[in-house]
Amino acid sequence: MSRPRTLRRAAIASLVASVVLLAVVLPLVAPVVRASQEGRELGQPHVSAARAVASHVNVTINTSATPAFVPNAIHATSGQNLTITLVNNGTFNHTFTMSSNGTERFPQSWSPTQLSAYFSAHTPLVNVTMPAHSTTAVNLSVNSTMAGGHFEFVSLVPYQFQAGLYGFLNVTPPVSSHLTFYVNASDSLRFISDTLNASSVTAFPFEATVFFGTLGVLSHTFTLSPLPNYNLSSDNFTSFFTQHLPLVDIPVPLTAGSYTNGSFVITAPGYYEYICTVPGHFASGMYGFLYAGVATPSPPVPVVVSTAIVQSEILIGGGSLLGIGVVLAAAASITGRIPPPKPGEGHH
Ligand SMILES: [Cu+2]
Repeated sequence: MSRPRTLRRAAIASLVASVVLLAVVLPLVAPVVRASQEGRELGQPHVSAARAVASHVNVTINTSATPAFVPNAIHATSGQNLTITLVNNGTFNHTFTMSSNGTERFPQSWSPTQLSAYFSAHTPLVNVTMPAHSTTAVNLSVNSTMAGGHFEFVSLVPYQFQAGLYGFLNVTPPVSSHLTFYVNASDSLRFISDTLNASSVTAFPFEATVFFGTLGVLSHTFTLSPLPNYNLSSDNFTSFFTQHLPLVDIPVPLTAGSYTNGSFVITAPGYYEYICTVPGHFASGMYGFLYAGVATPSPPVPVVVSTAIVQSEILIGGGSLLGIGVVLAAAASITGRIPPPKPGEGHH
């Protein structure tokens, strides 16, 4: 009588245990499973086909009483001719002055004198006046060397840049290759993966999209340096990114299993560092490298699937290793087969 009841109780208990285990483990595994179901291994690229590009585009930028260019971000593809119509509906004169350096970003703390001095030393790509209540058009041929650049435009009328009159022309190449990566953030302050492999790319520039997800609950960012072969430091990255616009800077979604994505263009071979800009995270090891047209370090960095799961496996694995160790030590003490370590022997 009591035996079947015990069995049934045991069955119910193990069922409950399984459901609880699944509820805890599934959200952790879901993003990884989803990425691999879509044929996208973490850290490994998915390469897709080209898109058609218009040869000429028109954009309009407006200004009014508010100190802002609207929109303050415009896009072009290299090889395109761009006509920018500048409409000034306000009562102040402005200039529309665009930097010829696509990686530089002007600190908003710069004085009018510093900004003018910069443009005296570095010829702007575009420099026209926008008189009050007028419309001006400017043509710009966006050439291939501009691909991947973020060209800042400002008003040089004193204190207008400082008040917010600035924006960016973002240039992407005609897409001959487009790589997609999946990266997850873990609350043990690691990127999974910390190695993005674009080693096989030979044609530059190329476009890439990163899908950024989380295995935990903390806030993180995926922030990619625009400079090849440059190692960021946890002391200077904040000032670095105020002067060099990140190639991509996206926050992690706060729900496991969903992704935020950002696209960017790599113009030159090299390794590019990505970090998490949440205070303390980079210093704790939250960084990684994208290898574009250059070999990844050998041996490759192992891919950790989920910290939470691995930790429980380490506990179980560590426990059994300890057991094996005790048995081996006992056996060795009996048979005397393990020689004592010799001094001076080690790595050559
Ligand atoms: Cu972080």
